[in-house]
Amino acid sequence: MIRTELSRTLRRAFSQAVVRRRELLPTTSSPIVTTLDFFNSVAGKDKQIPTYRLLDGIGQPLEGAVLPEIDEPFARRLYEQMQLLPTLDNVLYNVQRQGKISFYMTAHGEEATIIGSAAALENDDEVLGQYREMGVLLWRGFSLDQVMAQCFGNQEDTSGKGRQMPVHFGSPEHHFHTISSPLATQIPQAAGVAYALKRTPSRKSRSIAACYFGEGAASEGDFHAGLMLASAIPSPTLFIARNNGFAISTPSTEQYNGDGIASRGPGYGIDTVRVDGNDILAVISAVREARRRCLEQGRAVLLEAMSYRVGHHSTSDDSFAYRARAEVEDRKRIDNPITRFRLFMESRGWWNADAETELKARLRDDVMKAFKRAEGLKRCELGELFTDVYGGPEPWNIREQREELTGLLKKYGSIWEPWRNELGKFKNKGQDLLGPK
Ligand SMILES: Cc1ncc(C[n+]2csc(CCOP(=O)(O)OP(=O)(O)O)c2C)c(N)n1
Ligand SMILES: [Mg+2]
Repeated sequence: MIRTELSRTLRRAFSQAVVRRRELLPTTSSPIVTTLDFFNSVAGKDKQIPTYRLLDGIGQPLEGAVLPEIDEPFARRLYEQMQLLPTLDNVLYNVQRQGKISFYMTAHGEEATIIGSAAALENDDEVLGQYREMGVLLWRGFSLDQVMAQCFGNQEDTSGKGRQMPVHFGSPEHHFHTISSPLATQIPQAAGVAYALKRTPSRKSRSIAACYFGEGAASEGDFHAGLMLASAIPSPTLFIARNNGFAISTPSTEQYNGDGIASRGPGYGIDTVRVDGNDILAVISAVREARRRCLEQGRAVLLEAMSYRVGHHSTSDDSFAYRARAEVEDRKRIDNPITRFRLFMESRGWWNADAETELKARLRDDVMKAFKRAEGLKRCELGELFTDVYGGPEPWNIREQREELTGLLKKYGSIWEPWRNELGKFKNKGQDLLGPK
């Protein structure tokens, strides 16, 4: 009898302890369930994350859409900057084909994502790009001469004194960190830059770091390292994933099994949104709100912009080897971000055929003028190849390389024609290394 009473008391005490401990699981406060349920979607069972869109395919506001506040001059500026991208891209693509520059990458199809996001950021937000984001620099006032100087690697190249591949822009003045070729390196760097902003009194709660990358780059370990860093050590980092459907020849359908890139944000406790990257007004609204959240919470936000890479990956690629020409032509026609916005502007009475003709002619003139000017400029002095590679005094390895080149130039520079021609392209024809004759 006493034993039964004791065991009942113990059982009661034990179950009460279990009830109390239920909220006190050592590693989670998640609710307890008795149904065994696996899940594989962040938007509810078998659902896909929705895409935020404001304008339909012909530039008309969707029912219930709240458009961002834009007036006519601002809309015109957006449109002009969007049109500038293909104008520059077409010229520089052909210039590369003529062998006048070594490489080029276009932004065809992603104009709304790039210009819309640039317009929604503040001009002194730090930008860490991948390589298709030249439009952000142009929006901030980087000139056509500066674009040409970088691509030609001439003596006016402030991005890297002609020592980088074309499109590897950088400009401290425009808060645009220099592009580097190895994919995804900018992602953890951005989390670090944003953390530094948070710790700098004059920038705290005022500036964010905006980090652009392709959906392909998001397959790199650095993507996870970057999001993890921004998650665990909170910082105002805006991750902008440009999902354009391809990583060179690999379609996004073969790159991941999850719901795009957006599905990964909640895994890191990061506010996330997916947006129609071909709808410039949706991009502006989403980036403005994302930026506001970054600053208000001092935390990262992930934005996935859905688009389509209309151009080849780069001048080193022929995309018709792995996708049908008709597919590209269809996308260009059905969902052209520039046309969508032009139709919106026309319906407001802000644009017409004459304005279009005038703009296209003016942009082409401006670009051709800058191209011709850049073509006539010399490269930096040859010795610049070895300057400011490291801080402090020149290390032995740089000195050795400079001396080796100088020795070779002395031997072959004037007698071997390819070298003689090449030397002629540099300011002072390499004399800064050779010294007086
Ligand atoms: C670490 C690394 N791996 C591979 C490459 C070669 N590479 C250059 S661009 C690219 C595709 C990137 O695709 P995505 O990130 O989707 O950007 P998109 O070109 O579509 O804008 C690859 C594989 C590289 N530059 N760096
Ligand atoms: Mg891509």
